[in-house]
Amino acid sequence: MTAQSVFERAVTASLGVSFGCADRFASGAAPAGILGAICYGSGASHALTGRIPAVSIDIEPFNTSVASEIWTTSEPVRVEARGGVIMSASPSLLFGVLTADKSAASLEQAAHDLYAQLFALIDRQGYPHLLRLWNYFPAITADEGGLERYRRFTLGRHEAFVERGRTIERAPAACALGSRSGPLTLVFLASHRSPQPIENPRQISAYRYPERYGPRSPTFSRAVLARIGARSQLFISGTASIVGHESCHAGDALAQAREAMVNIGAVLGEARKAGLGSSGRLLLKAYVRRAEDLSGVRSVITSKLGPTDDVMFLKADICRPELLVEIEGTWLQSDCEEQER
Ligand code: 3EB
Repeated sequence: MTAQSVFERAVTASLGVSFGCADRFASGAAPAGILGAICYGSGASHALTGRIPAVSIDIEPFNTSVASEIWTTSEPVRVEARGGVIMSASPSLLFGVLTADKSAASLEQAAHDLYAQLFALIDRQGYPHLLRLWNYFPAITADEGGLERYRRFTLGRHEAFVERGRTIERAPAACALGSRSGPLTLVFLASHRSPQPIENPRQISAYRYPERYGPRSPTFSRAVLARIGARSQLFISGTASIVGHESCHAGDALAQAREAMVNIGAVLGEARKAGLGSSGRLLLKAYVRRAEDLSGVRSVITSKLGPTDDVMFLKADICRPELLVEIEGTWLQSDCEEQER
């Protein structure tokens, strides 16, 4: 039985995301409307595990021991565990977490197998369109058998997309970051409805990067514009200081943060042309490689946004050694009533 047959699809559906501490849900029943949580920090709580898709990623937030990103919806949510995967389904969205087991011969194999499992799962459940992917694994730029681990990951992921008949140009928004420990972990948000991919005119599409960045290009879109209920939401991929296909401002985290913000602005501009509403809320997650760059990167971002709590700062390795900052985001459109005023 697919999720569609269980729920009636509500036109009033909405998607929400907030940053906070998932520990507030530590006791009692899982609160209604929660799709899932990504908890960052080595001491992240497992209190939610088993009740909703909640995953603990060994990436340290700055200035706090645990930080969580919590996805919510106005729709009814049903939690289901299948083949070791816990997922939550609303009439229009499927959220879940997949973790590689240790048996794969290489990271390439692990990425391939996990993505193949993901595609089979979302197809079977009736949410075949990926909106957003978060990819985490340790030692992201380390060598594995003569090829950088990120490139092995990219290779395996690409193979699974091709094998499962996915159009590369319709790839989800994504990010790929280095964790300190733990297995390859995918967090996904999928939909029953096909979203619109958005590219950045300042950058070559990642899936068209030249071969010098690896034997297969990374399979992600710069952003994905999705209609959820009556609202449009934008998922912005991890965005770095890359113009064309080349990294800019090597060694200069501030200049990299500025360039990344210009790239995010360009993506938002393209999304507006494609129909994204102009009133809403932007949430950002900034991954900073070196602790000493935090205050500078923070000031670059807050000077663009104004003082806000809607930015999470995390200490993580980025997939090119010269990149010091990567920023991902979500634009949540305000209520439709507000839009019409
Ligand atoms: C870039 O623009 C920086 O492999 O899924 C950003 C977002 C990056 C997603 C991915 C990689 C990925 O190429 C790196």
